[in-house]
Amino acid sequence: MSLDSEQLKDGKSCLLIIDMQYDFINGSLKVNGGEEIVPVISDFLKKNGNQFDLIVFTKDDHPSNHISFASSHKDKKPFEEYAYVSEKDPNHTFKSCLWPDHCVVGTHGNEIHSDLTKLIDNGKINNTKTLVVGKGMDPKREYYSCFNDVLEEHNTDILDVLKKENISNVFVCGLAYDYCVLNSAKSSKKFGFNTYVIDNMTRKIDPNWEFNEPGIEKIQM
Ligand code: VGL
Ligand code: ZN
Repeated sequence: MSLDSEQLKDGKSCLLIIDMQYDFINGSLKVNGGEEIVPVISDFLKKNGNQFDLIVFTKDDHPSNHISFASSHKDKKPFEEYAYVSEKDPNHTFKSCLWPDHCVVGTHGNEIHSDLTKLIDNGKINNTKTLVVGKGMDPKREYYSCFNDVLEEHNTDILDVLKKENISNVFVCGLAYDYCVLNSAKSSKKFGFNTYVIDNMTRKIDPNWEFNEPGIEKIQM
């Protein structure tokens, strides 16, 4: 799909580049094929960055004792099931799994790939304003969506930013397709943005998972 298509003509557009950090690309929580999409996203930004009104990079920013790490729990291993429970309402839970330690603030694995960050010049890529939004700093809260935590009790400021910038269309790419890309796209849709996932610029953790979200269009760019 070329970027002259209708999607970008109606209203302002934001490109959300999710968690393109070394731990997901070639580190402790390496996503299959993650390395392949670095040059794809980089070339796309060079060619089409100027077509967007805002480019947001998100980061998983965890403390070393984060609740999503198996190492933070007694007798738990990475990829074992785990249920997050609301402190306010014990009946409110979110079932997921635990992870190897990843994206700890201050480590190399936490950094966004330099082939992408080196495109940022004076806060801009191709004249489009860029922004970096972190999530998952609170040791007790897990975030998949870059808008809010898995229990939907805390928000980042990304919704306010998109509203302030008058964004109508949100295009999501990055890692991982079945976790942070999926859940960020679902939030974006829920908050009323026309939402697209860029299928060729994302990779999944679970090989058996397929994207299927009514109301969110899967596109190639
Ligand atoms: C993610 C698992 C744990 C992601 C973050 O960015 O998709 N996945 N933390
Ligand atoms: Zn994480």
